[in-house]
Amino acid sequence: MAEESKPSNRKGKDKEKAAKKLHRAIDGLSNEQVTQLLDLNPALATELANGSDDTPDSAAEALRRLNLQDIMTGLASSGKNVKDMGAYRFWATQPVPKFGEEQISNEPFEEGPIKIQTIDEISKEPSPLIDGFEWATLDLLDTTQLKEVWELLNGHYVEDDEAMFRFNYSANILKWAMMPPGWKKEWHRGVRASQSKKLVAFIAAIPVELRIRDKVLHASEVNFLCIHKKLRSKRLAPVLIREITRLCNLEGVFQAIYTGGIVLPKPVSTCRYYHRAINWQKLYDVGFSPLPANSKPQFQIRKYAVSERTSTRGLREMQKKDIAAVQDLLTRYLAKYDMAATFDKHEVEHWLLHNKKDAPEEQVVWTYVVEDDHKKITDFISFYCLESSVINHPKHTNIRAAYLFYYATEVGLTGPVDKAALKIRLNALVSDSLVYCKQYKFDVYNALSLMDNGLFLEDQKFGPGDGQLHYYLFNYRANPIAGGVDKRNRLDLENLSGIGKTQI
Ligand code: MYA
Repeated sequence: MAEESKPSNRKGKDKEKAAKKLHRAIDGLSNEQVTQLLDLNPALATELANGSDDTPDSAAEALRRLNLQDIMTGLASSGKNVKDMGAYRFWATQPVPKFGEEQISNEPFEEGPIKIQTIDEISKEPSPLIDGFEWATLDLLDTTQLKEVWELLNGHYVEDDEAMFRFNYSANILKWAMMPPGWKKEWHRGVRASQSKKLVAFIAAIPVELRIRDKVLHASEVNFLCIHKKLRSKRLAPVLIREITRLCNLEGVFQAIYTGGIVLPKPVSTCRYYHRAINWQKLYDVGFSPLPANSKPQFQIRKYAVSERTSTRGLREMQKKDIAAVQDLLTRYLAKYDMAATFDKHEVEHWLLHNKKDAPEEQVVWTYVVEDDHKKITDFISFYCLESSVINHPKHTNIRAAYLFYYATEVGLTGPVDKAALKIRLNALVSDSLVYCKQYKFDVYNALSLMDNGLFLEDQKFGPGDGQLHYYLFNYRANPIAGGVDKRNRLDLENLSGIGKTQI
């Protein structure tokens, strides 16, 4: 899943307030140290600024809950998310690596499953739910049931820290994200109120062949965990997670990948969100983008202007005939990352080829290929559309966001990697994709610090966000994977990310 993120340091005043609280909480911190701490932990800054309790003790308490090392690595994305291992009542019982079980030496360890089970050991029946609720399998081919899932997510799914924006996955993107080749109806699991039959909770999984370094796992990808706001904090999430685990296990799947904005035991990698304004004025109006001190709206608008035309020779929309070439190029490109999915031709078609049967306003994914003079596909780049609702705004109801998806280029694939040449090529591709984003009326272009994104994010005027995306593996112990940011949560250009897996 994606995490709602906005440009960090949006509000100067908030930051000032947070800085004051930090100063009061920890004696002797210099201004520079306070600024550094807040830069590292944008969400902590938000929490300190928004906290209604203004006593120095409450800020100090928020800080004490954080492990200093986690603060310094930016892992402590938000005070409210960080707990001692013992406080993870549910996760402490699951086959996931624990905080504190640090490596004895710095040598990499042997990677592999944490718990070995067979299908025979798995219960054929779900655990009972509390009175008044029942399990339901959702048939997303049925438009009524698809709409029910859409409605639940539309009202109750992920929001940013300040509850200004909430993801609004369209029915079409839900179908795209939850029904790739090999999808299973049983893995679209919900909870209904027994009397009204209203859908009040949901969780989904899809199959994925996930390579982690040299091993390929027959795994699932879990997403769209959502509980109606009125049923929160009742320990229903662990029940849903156990149920999807059971359903995956019954299909012989014992490992999973999932992502989230909150800190759980224990991320295998952490990436940071970056945002590139396209319609700066609208982003400013809705409170997404700040007006930096010493700037004026017209300067910002000029800064984020996008050219009308693309510049890469041979760039065109991907067509059905390109599937094999794109699959081949993508497979070779993803081989450089520590973690990536493997894609067959059907998956490439599903994830990358725009389905022409969709109405233009329902388009989910845009993919452009570069065809050279010998009709060879040398590059491609793709992005998908995910809108966010603007909560309680008098003028605007939504933000249309494009998310950078997969890309690949022949540059640097054969022979020694020429980072400079790769940087130039990726900048050209991303700059051209930005032209299309503008043409298709996107307000903002979002990307993570994964893949080789560090090579172009700053050049293409993507700014750091306050959101982080933690990658987790279920029942698999793996050595850490670089997330593309350094210990201070800034782009790490020396050590690019090892993550080659994007999440919807
Ligand atoms: S990430 C998107 C998550 N969804 C949202 O953020 C939407 C808005 N929020 C909600 O709907 C609720 O707040 C949710 C929690 C449902 C998130 N991932 O029921 P509770 C733990 C994992 O009282 P609620 C996505 O979809 C929490 O630490 N665990 O809480 C990927 C605590 O456990 P512990 C989470 O707030 C999902 C317990 O739940 C998350 O009412 C991957 C509290 O339960 C979270 N995002 O509901 C799921 N949030 O005591 C894991 C809270 O230990 C899949 N918790 O701290 C694992 C692989 C399974 C398959 C395996 C196959 C082999």
